[in-house]
Amino acid sequence: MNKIIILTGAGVSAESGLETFRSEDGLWAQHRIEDVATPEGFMRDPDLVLRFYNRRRADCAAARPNAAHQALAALEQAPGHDVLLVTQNVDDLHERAGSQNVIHMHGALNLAKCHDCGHGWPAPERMSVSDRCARCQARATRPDIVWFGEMPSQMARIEAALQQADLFVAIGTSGQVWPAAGFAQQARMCGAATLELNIEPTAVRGDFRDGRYGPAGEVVPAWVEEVLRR
Ligand code: BV8
Repeated sequence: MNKIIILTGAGVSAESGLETFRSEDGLWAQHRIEDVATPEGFMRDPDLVLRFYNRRRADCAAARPNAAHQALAALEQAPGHDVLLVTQNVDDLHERAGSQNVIHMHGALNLAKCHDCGHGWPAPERMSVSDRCARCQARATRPDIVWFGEMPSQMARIEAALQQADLFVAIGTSGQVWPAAGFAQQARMCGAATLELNIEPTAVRGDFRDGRYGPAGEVVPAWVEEVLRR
């Protein structure tokens, strides 16, 4: 059984019309990270943060999975391949393309949780500061998103999978955010082959044995077709 771990970032959803973070006009050019993607920013101005995620939730609902999402879902269904898809993305385009074995290590736009009691529920289209927790009624609801300084989700499961992987593939990520940025080296130390699929070589290209470059909507289906032909 060929064990493949795939790590995706914002670049895999770019051709679906969702903004990436670190391009010139990207999300981090429009908003200060410390204002909209940290717990401190949320405590300072929860309304600003909820509006930031409401807009991204609306953009996500209007987006459609692209050929890269669809190819990754097809790979997961193919016999002989054990595929774990770890995404840094908070959109649900992988699931809407049919992927099932998905870990959202930075959380998900379509989930909400209570800052006080930790209860979680499906996020409404628009979250507001006056929303109450569905369980403890506290006015402490937040998007179930992993902000900077918070522990990414399911790290033990990811680390265990990296040790067993035959192949680690990073798709559409600049490799700037830890601990995801360290996954390629971890996998390689455990004997996995490593492949970067991106529109252009990233600053962490040296962490990978192989690299293929071009829009994810072209490069990912071509790579999946090759794997399925083997
Ligand atoms: C933690 C919220 C510890 C959700 C995000 C070690 C060293 C240095 C710093 C740190 C370190 N350890 C921890 C840190 C701090 C920090 C960090 O990494 N800072 C960096 C910036 C220096 N990390 C953390 O705080 C993490 N937490 O480590 O906690 C801990 C330990 C114990 C107990 C408690 C805590 C938490 C990180 C998660 C932060 N949340 N987002 C949201 O709003 O979306 S991060 C944010 O960046 C998104 O999640 C995003 O997914 C992620 C990564 O960005 P990318 O996806 O790579 O997007 P980017 O725009 O950068 O790149 C896009 C790529 O696509 C480019 O390469 C581009 O060329 C390519 N592309 C574009 N178009 C296409 C394309 N490719 C193909 N086709 C195309 N069409």
